[in-house]
Amino acid sequence: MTQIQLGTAEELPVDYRERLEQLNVLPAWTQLRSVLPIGAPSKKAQSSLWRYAELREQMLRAGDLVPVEKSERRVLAYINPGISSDRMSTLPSIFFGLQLIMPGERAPNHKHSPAAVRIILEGEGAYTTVDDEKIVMEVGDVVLTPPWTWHDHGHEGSAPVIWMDVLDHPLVVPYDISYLITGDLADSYANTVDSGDSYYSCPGLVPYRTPGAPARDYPLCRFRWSRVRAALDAVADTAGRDEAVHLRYVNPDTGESIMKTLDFSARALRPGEVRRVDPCSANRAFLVLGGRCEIAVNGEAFSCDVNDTLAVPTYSDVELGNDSGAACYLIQVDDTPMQLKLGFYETKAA
Ligand code: 1HN
Repeated sequence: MTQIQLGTAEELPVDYRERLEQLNVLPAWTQLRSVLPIGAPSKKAQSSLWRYAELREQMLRAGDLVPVEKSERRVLAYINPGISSDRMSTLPSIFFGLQLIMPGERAPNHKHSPAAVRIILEGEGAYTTVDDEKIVMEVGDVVLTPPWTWHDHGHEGSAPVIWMDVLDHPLVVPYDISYLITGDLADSYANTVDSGDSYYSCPGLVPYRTPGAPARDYPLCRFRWSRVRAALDAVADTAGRDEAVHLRYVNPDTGESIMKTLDFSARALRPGEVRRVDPCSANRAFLVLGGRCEIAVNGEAFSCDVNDTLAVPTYSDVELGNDSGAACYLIQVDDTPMQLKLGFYETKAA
């Protein structure tokens, strides 16, 4: 294999370098390896674990310190220690953040270019809206807010509600297309029954549409945990020990990922189960929805408890293990849809 010894900036006359700089050009050969290192990418993101038990306390404190009027969204952003905090990123393409809403609060109506998904971690009585649909959220539910849909949040229960927000703004911001439009809060919503819930209540059946009519991008926005968990348990009971219990959240009309950029899937790890996940180019994160597990990333062990989140950088060797006596449930979030569409995705045999 030929290895070229690239020239350096220092080898060039100072006046030449200065003139290039004035003209807003750069001798690319002096910095080629920083954008294209040989053999493997240089990675900024680090494997990183956010423990809910520690964060919950600080999240509730934010409820005392900051009224919703002053925060728009009361969110604690999970910042990857390897990525500059002004990018507000958990992984280069994925944002995770905890959001708190207190009883009686309304978080204002807005819409924006990034897509969001909420995964409810604790409490009941809170809802989010997607355009004029009011969606009540229960623990473990995955609720989608597609790009440019109006959404506000409210809470009609009696105890704090905390959920995880997953957004793709780290992918949107670098293109200078990330922004928000504010709207007014409605007194009531045209649709208070989650339409997807009835239309998609039987697996394999979808609403009848005019033949040839284009499929909708976001026909279903709420994926109930009670149903997902029952499906995982059913697979866990029937699948062989060598098979992964792993189900994808999809657009039920097309089978495509629920976000255009990010994929969401649910896993169960049976007691004693160990599962290797082959290294690939995807950025991945795991959120524990129930039970406990051990996750090894490139040999580094992380003990994960309920509602903990682990961010896993690209090309990592991952082993998921459950050495407890009860099932463990995980939500996996990764950027494979974006990478597949753009032709970047690859797997590496371990
Ligand atoms: C946002 O708009 C929401 O609408 C939540 O609930 C979290 C994090 C960063 C930027 C915008 C929401 C967010 C966010």
